[in-house]
Amino acid sequence: MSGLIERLRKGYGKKLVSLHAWNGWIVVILALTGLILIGGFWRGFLGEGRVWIKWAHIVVGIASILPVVYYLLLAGKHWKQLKQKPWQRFNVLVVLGLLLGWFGSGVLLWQFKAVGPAVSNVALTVHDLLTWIGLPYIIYHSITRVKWLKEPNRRTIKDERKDAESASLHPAAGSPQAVYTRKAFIRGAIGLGLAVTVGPSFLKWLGTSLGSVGGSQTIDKLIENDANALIPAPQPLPASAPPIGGGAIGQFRVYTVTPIPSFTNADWSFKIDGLVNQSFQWDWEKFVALKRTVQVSDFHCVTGWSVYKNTWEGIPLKELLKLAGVKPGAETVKFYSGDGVYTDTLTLEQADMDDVIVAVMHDGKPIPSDLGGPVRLIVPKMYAYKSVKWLNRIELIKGEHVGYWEARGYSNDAWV
Ligand SMILES: Nc1nc2c(c(=O)[nH]1)N[C@H]1C(S)=C(S)[C@@H](COP(=O)(O)O)O[C@H]1N2
Ligand SMILES: [Mo]
Repeated sequence: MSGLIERLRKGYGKKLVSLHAWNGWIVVILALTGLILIGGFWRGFLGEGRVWIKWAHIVVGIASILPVVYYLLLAGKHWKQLKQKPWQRFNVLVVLGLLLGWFGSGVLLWQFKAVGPAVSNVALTVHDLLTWIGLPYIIYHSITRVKWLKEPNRRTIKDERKDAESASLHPAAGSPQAVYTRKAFIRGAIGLGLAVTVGPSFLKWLGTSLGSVGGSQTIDKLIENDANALIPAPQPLPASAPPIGGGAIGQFRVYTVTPIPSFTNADWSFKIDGLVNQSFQWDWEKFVALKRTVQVSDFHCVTGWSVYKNTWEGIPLKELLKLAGVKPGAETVKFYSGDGVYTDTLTLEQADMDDVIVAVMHDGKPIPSDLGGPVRLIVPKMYAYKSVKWLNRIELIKGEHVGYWEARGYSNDAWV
């Protein structure tokens, strides 16, 4: 071991410089791919590309541990060098903490199936939190370390050869005091700029993500902004109001691959057709008159977040299938969204699970348009990409159909 470290330390300065550069590029790639992955804007836009970006993010993320380990082997010497530089030591610790935290939470997110939704939920929050803090920090760090902002003798990582070079290229010009003031000003301006641009979104994220225990409050806001106008409003069953689940815990992230559609009585209908004995098409008045039941279940998105103890009220899928009568040749239940794009499927056997529900209400209130109302599918035992929003048609088909996300790389096996 010590022999190895001896060998690693040969050309130490140069190694540290290139390590720093490598690490910088890795962080840039991870930041770009990561931001694309969480950016709602890119979701519908990228389609299959999103799955590739996700894999790139995971692979580069795993690789990001290599420069960290390499650095840790050299760290003893670097640490001693920074003896008189507490801020630089602080910076090293922050960056190491960020990289290790991102790596650890990232591995848990990558292995979400193995660790389960409770752990991956925390991992996602940690991953996000580190990004909110770390990315502005690193951007600030990189901008303020650009050569012309930095006196060579204050650089953390030294390549002696280059220092000699730059010292001879830039002999002290002007009054050092003036230069220092200007640099401090520019640094301050950069910091302020970052705070102003990133701050508000950060606070918003903090509010929704960490304050997720008060989730119902923010759902209320979505209900207020409900773009649907369907009359009459469904009246909750006693089990829904107050919700027997006690109110959902957690925060839905509004996901959609299209602009959010909205409906009125004139343009909304619900169909069940295909290989059935009798097909149906209900308008809203008839549909809200169908018998509903209430169930409590957890909701897990495959990207790592969950909402617990949702009280859903709706029509069990089972009952709709019974009503229409499934013909012998049927093999797959295909679900269509009123967004005109999204589809998904269940096998007949899966569709027969008692808790699969065509939901109309959540916690005793109509489901708002953002969350897939007036009617969405809920498949509690599977990841939520099966839970088609704005559900308006169920078709019984022979053979298989590949759903929206399944066509883009998600597993057809969506069991939580
Ligand atoms: N029509 C439609 N349904 C959809 C999606 C979508 O993009 N469009 N996203 C799915 C995914 S991946 C998840 S996690 C949930 C998110 O539900 P929410 O937006 O109500 O939180 O809806 C699922 N159903
Ligand atoms: Mo999802």
